[in-house]
Amino acid sequence: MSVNLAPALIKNTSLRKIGILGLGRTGLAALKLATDNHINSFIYDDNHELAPAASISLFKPYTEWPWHELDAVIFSPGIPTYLPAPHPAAILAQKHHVSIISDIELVIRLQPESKWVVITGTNGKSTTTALTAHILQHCGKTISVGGNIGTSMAELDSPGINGIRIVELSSYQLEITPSLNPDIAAILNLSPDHLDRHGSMEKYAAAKANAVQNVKPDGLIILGQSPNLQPLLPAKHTARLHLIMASDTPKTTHQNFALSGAHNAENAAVAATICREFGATETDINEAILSFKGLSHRLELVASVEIDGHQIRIINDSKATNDAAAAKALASFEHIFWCAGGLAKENSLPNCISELAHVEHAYLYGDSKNLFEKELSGLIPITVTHTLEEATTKAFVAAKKAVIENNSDSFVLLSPAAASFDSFKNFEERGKYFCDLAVDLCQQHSLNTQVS
Ligand code: UMA
Repeated sequence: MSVNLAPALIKNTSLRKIGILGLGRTGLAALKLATDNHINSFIYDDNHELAPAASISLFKPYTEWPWHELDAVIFSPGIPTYLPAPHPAAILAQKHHVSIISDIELVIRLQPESKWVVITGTNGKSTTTALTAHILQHCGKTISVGGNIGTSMAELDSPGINGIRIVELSSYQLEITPSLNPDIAAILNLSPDHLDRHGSMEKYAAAKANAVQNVKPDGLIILGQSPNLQPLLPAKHTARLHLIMASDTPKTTHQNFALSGAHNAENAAVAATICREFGATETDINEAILSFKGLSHRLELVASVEIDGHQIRIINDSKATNDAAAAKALASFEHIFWCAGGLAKENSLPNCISELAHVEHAYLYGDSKNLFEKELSGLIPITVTHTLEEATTKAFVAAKKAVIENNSDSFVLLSPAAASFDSFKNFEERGKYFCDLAVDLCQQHSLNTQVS
């Protein structure tokens, strides 16, 4: 069944009474913002344990909400509106002509002041968002940064009329934010992801295209280098268009380990292009790039040991939950001992397969291990293991051997190409577990070296 999200219905409708479904980061922040603005809210989460004690009187099953009185219902992005199956509340919303909106829509309605910069794409959006914020902060701008990167927009104070909101948006959020009207919108890249929720690549692309459909007439649309992005442009727009080129990449990018790889050069190019629009000078941008620490769980250097003047670096890329993202990591280093696995999102690894030139050995674990083994078999040496711990330990031992035999650096890389939910709560928990293992392995190595 398909649900009409009816964005046109909600524009310019004032919000007096709303439903809020999902009480994670999005729902709780939306509730606070709505309450602060005297909007009556009914709240619910299918996990009843999340009913907030302080607002228990508002917690009611959606079947008991006064749907005919509601102006909108805020869905958390993880709640499906039409696929794989619409949440029953989405069906009620459709029946009662109530629009489903995001926390971002609520913020746009209540706090429209500030410049809005929207960043989306399949991969690299969190890095680009964080880097943009870092550079603008370095330039002394008043900013607030949030969205899919982790902090609900509704949780953040408005940066004010002269401030800048830097917002990472996922396809889920873009589908339910009808009033989006940014000053700058950037789409980095597009490859298959979240197809269970969108049904097809076309629908996923259409969700992403929402980022650039209604950019302010004097605003700026930025597209990454991939040619599959241009069909996402609106048929008519007066906003300027900037197609990213290699020359947009600030020159210090290659000196920052956290921005390794060609994909990060492109992310830095997008971030710099946004910041140049706000008057950032090349000196400011290059300085800020050098002090950027990178994101946790994204090509994060978590431990290293030196053997005979050569390094084994252990890299946590737990956020790489799909084939395209992991392929970017494989393209970023040499002499890679690759740990991969989890809950596969796709049936194949075409992007990773084209980036195996620097992979010495793959250590597979988790639910996807047999699928990945079939995919990689005959292309590189493979060891199928039982757990991430076994995979990491074996990769570390092999990397040590390679450093000694080849007289060169090597990398133990966790870039799973799969979601974490087979064994972990989320990619953060998986990354943290890997970091602890990495630190233990390096400490153990140092102790053994001291003893011998
Ligand atoms: N819930 C229900 N019924 C359902 C499904 C969920 O009641 O059928 C409830 C759950 O019990 C839970 C709440 O909804 O309490 C969870 O909502 P959520 O999954 O949307 O999680 P939030 O904590 O609100 O986090 C969301 C984004 N999550 C998703 O898109 C899945 C976060 O992106 C985002 O950082 C946060 O809002 C703030 O904007 C995470 C993500 O995985 C990082 N994003 C995907 C990605 O990057 O690939 C899109």
